Amino acid sequence: QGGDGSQTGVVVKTRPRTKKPAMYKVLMLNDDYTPMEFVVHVLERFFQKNREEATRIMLHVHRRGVGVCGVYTYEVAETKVTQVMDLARQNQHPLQCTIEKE
Ligand code: TYC
Repeated sequence: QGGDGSQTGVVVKTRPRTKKPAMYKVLMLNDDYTPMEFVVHVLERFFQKNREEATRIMLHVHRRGVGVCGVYTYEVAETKVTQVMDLARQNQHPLQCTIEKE
């Protein structure tokens, strides 16, 4: 095609587009039995919070019933929930953690 050097092919245009991944909140739920220090430990270990921030989140959950531990992509959020629930079960605490789409 276009033996004389002219370009006659079909022009396919792509528009640059970056799609942000869906993000998910990991929520911690209050209960009457899990020790406060265990919840603080969980927040430090799995959510990279320092002692002060972990204590702040734990007390928020204790008073309000629910609180956000962090926001992650689905796979990471799911892994965090599994890690928290496994450690809670191993220690026989009823601590509950869930995911909510942002
Ligand atoms: N309410 C618990 C207590 O009084 C402490 C607690 C805080 C438990 C946060 C769970 O997600 C939680 N020992």
